[in-house]
Amino acid sequence: MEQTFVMIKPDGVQRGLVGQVLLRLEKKGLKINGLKLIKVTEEMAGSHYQEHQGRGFYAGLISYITSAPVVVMVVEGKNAVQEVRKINGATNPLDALPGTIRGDFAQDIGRNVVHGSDSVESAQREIDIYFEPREIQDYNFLPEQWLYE
Ligand code: DAT
Ligand code: MG
Repeated sequence: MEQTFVMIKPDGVQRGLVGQVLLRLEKKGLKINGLKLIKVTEEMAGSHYQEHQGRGFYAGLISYITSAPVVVMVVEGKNAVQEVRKINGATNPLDALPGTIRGDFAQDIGRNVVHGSDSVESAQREIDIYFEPREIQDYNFLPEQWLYE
């Protein structure tokens, strides 16, 4: 099984979309291994978005992501990284298809509601930024026998 890191960004929490995001992940059959509401520190944000350092939008991205609480998750499934990226939709909500979270709920690239890791390696790096090992549960997920052949 593959793990990915998901964040419901400050706009998602403030707009009351936590349930809507969780609903879509759960409906797909993804397993939640970790879940909490936190305030992202400057240090966490810098580490998470280090690849974007130096870009024009970087300062705005850091101040947005640290501006109010977010929900962070460790999500597991057969192809969890790709599945979550698909559920989230394109980075720019203008390109995100209806039926995706960003397509349905977002207007602006800088307020795009959710984050999902772009690879298994990024997922591991991001999980390590936001979670202690003891906060991640490895448990028997009963639907698995009906989700996977
Ligand atoms: P994604 O979140 O789909 O993985 P990314 O890693 O390229 O996208 O960028 C991270 C976040 O940075 C993205 O969710 C929103 C913001 N961002 C990216 N490109 C941007 C741009 N051109 N203008 C403003 N914000 C941008
Ligand atoms: Mg990214």
